[in-house]
Amino acid sequence: MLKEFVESKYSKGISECSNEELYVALLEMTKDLAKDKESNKGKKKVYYISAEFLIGKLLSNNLINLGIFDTVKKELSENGKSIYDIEEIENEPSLGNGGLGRLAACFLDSIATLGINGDGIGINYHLGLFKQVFEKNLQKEYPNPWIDQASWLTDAGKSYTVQFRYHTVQAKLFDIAVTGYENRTNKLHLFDIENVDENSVQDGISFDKDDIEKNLTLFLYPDDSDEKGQLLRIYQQYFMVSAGAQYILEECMAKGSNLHDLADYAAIQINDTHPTMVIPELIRLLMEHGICIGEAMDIVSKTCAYTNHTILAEALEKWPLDYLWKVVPQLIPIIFALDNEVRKKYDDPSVYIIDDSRRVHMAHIDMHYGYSINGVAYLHTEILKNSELNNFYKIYPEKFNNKTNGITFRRWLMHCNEELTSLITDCIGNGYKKDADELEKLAGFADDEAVLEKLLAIKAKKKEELKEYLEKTQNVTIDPNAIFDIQVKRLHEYKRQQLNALYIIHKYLEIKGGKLPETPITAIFGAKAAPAYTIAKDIIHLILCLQKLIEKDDSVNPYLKVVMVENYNVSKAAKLIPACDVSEQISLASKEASGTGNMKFMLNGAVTLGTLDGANVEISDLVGEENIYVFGEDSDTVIKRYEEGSYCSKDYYNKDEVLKEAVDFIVSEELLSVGDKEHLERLYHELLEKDWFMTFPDFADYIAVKEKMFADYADRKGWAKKMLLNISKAGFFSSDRTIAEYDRDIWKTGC
Ligand code: 26Q
Repeated sequence: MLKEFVESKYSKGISECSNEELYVALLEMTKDLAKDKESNKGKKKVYYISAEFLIGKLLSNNLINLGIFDTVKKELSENGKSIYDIEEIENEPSLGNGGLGRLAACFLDSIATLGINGDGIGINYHLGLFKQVFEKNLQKEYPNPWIDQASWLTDAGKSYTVQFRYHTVQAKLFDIAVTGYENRTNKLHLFDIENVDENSVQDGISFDKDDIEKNLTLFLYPDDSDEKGQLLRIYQQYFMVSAGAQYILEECMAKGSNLHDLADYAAIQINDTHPTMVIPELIRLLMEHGICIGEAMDIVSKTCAYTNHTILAEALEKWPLDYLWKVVPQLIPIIFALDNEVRKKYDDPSVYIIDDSRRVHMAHIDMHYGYSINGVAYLHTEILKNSELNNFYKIYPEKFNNKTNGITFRRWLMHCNEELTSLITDCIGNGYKKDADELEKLAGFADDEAVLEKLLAIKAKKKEELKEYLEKTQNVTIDPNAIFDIQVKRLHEYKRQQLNALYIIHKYLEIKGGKLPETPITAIFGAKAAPAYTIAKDIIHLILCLQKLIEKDDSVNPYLKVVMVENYNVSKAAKLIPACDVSEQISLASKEASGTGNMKFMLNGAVTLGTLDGANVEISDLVGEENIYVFGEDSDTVIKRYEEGSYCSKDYYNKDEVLKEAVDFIVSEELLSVGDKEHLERLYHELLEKDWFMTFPDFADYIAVKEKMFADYADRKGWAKKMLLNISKAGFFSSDRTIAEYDRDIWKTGC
């Protein structure tokens, strides 16, 4: 099939084409095939609005979903070409940052696969999230241009006028086809301005933040440490929701809605608070259509639903009213009206929309004026109901519901681990690809030595592949016989990469003292820190310094290695996850809403080392204590300690000699010889004087449980059984299950 396409495009055969030419041909062919697939239809449609869609490279994913991956791969190889070389040519779309964005991408895949009528709405950032480069053991940020001449974006030929106080811009619509697995298609709608100027960026990622007409769609999460940066974020958010809301209303009216019945045509899922302005904007637009404000509020309240992804108070968006006034004055009277309604009904300032400091609490808008509020894992939703959002839970108990996150198996198993996919299929057939619960059948092979041997062989192959990849891309050599212990996720103090780093120091000191580990350990990290997040960047510095120090020390490096993967992204995740033995999920209990990396690792046969936080709780319940390594204080203890305000990290430091040694090493002569004094001292003081995310109380238990885990690893057959049981229980974490629940309980599309 590719042959004909290539011949008509290039007038030559596949074997005579370059990989670049073949990539372009495959892209065009796939776009055509997706166009010919029927789109999902129906009266009611889901609109998933999100500031991020971390979709990853699309070629292989689309080929898999269209059911032609194997055919194309074979056709290429018969002509001396490799699909894997060709997929390297694609730039990864840079439209997301972390969990919330990747979740949105998995959801689009599952919505299309389940045949649900549902599209994504977002922004077409040209330079996306920054590209991370390590220079002098520090993170440096550079633009990440990803849109090539040949791209998955299709100009939809539509645009919408978005009015700001001082400018009016046209929001041009671009679409990316979202293919479902052996099913129909949906769309990801991305809005863009006409005159983006990528050349206005200088010196890393600095640019003129005033020039909205040129910079609006340059970056995801531009630095907001000053007023101009915050204003730009408000510009971006309003741009997305105003164009999105106009699009939604236009589409619903075209299907016959008179707008009074909007809720019969649209369910708008608000992915965290970044798209919250869609609520006042929809009200404004409905009023322009002649609907009075009271009814408009009512209509919108039946149409919008909110997902919360974070418990951290500092991540809940609160925009100063004055800033909104500077950017979108047309929303101010509506926001006041929304606040007034709340004040009339409730005598509790903690639920007001506008607070005493004239800040607008975006999540409060969502909770009062949306019909559903969901958390993303069992524990997370319980914490929202019982503590963080308890005042809202008391008002609207019926709105709260849990939707434990999930991941698409098409990308996180079938695409990234073909070998494991084949083994599973050999054991239990193909049914699990459409009904993930069927993975349970794999448990029947837990004592089948031949299957366990094959599982270990696949893991060994994936580790070998990762070794080669890291050699080629980062010029580091790792030992595939070592335990691959991996922590990849955004860099944040609550995720506690610093706890892992303290363990590495401890291990380093032990090895220097002559106590050698039974199996060598390779600790792998991947993480980007927000550019203005100083301590997060200091933690990266610490990890890079440890990497350098150990690399130079031949008495240590046969037993212990550290690798920080540069510019961690979806493509790198797809190489790291299948090669992982130990999945580090070590956030401070109560702080990680769910985590989704934990699910991807489990599905690929890694065993979790984690706290009882986020979805780890459900993983632990599913696999049983034999097949997971849990450590640390539980969420109740942590929440209580915060309430009491009694935590003092120095007390732990003074009591625990092993901890003290590890912490002191951060500012030791040895480390300072490779590192930077300012960064290392700042981190040292932060831990000693604050340690807000309580690494010290969990340190001793972390070491003890990790040692036990590493000892168990030496029993290869016992370990393989744990791997297999983890895979067999991963079916619950298919995003097909999550999406079916969203549709059943929230969207009710009837598809
Ligand atoms: C907030 C205020 C100002 C500027 C930016 C932000 C901001 C930006 C991004 C707040 C939150 C985010 C992203 C949050 C996120 O990705 N959360 C993750 O969501 C995943 C999917 O539900 C969960 O699995 C993770 O536990 C959660 O951390």
